[in-house]
Amino acid sequence: MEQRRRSWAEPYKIKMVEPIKMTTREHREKAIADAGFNSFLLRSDDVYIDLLTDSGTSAMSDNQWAGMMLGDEAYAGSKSYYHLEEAVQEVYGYPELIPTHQGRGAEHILSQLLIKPGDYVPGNMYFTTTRFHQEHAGGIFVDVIIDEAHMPSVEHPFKGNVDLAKLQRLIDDVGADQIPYISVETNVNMAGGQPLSMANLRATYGLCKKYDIPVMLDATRAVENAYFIQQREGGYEDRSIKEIVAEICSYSDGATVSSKKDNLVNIGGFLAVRDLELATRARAMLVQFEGLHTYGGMSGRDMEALARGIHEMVDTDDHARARVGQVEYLGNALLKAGVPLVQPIGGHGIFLDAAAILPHIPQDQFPAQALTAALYVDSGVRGMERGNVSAGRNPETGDHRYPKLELVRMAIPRRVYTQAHMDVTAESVVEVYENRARVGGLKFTYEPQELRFFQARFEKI
Ligand code: P71
Repeated sequence: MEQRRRSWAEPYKIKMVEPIKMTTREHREKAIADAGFNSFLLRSDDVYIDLLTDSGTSAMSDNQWAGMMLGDEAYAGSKSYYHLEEAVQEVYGYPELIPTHQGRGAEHILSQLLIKPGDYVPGNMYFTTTRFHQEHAGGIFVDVIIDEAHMPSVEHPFKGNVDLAKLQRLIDDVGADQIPYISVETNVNMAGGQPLSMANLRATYGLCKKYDIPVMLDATRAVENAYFIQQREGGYEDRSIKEIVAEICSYSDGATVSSKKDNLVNIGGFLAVRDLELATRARAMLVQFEGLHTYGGMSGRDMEALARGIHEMVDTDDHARARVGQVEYLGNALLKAGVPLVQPIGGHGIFLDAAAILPHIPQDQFPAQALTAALYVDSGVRGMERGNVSAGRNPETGDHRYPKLELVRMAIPRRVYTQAHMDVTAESVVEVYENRARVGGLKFTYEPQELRFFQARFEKI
């Protein structure tokens, strides 16, 4: 165990900087209107503090950049692939690695290989791309997360937990044969970056083993989940993040990972499994859709930086502590000002409760989309809608899904911003909150059929 400090000061110093610029309110009003009130369609040049996502936005270390120069670009058998394979085996514990261009590449392969049309795929809440690939393969997603996950202001230390009764009911209703696997996400993104407990994962794994249902993790944010287990679950306070991540993975048959988060790189991802036969089938698909099995969708230098990022994320516990500490710093500043947000504060960002902040805007006028736009106009801080627009339409009825959570996510990139940036962000959120009566609803001017949030356009009502 490293020596405990009182505060979570960053375990690094800054060697290279990237200028950012503040714009005028007038400029931002035009920029957001030109972007159809969709923060995905803003140019990053028009953004001051970019909290759109923590995905692919991490700052790499000097060691990772050094790795970029050493990347082996051989088409086959790249040295960097073997470094990555060793890192995945050592840290996650899965013997078989299938490298992909990013997380959804791995989700695509896993879904196509395991899901038959009409199958049910339970998950502890959905993630957009994950559910898309499950449905694209003909599966039916079933939410088996605990009810508390859908209640923004209810405090629960492990809101990401699987509700075992819901899972059992599904097994009883449709039969284990109709369930190709359960998809268990670590530190559930759409619930607000909320962890599941080791006890819950162990029990989920136990139940699934009884019925021969594989457990497939979305281990994209396993480090953040491990940190919360260390902080909140009895018996784990003296275990390292590295040990906890390994134990998490031990209760699974495989995982998809978007390396753009925990793994501290700007691009990459992988599928990793225990079963050689499944891995062989995955590699056959990999060469069709991504690339040869020793690079998938990545260049040699990407794989080298990724291998190093995987080690770095668990080499010291200070990394996770500072990362989550910064998120908590922003969250606590907002709570102090009375701003409604998902509690407990999550691992990768703050999730503003747009339904509570803007009760005068009905959900079909997209309160979270409107709040995201208002925040941008106030200060150039860019967040992301995670509500009705993201949830999309029910393929059966064609109606909006009207999710219980109507949130604005402000995701914090890893190792990128300072505490002063968090202060400026908090000031802006509080300002918009105090003037919330002035924010009005939106309506679609363009609505894509799939993953509509990415490219949708709106106008003010
Ligand atoms: C995030 C993202 C990136 C994103 C994706 C879709 C819509 C908006 C933003 C990506 C994840 C994720 C989890 C838990 C799989 C992916 C896909 N998250 N699982 O949070 O959070 O990975 O982007 O590498 O393809 O901003 P990919």
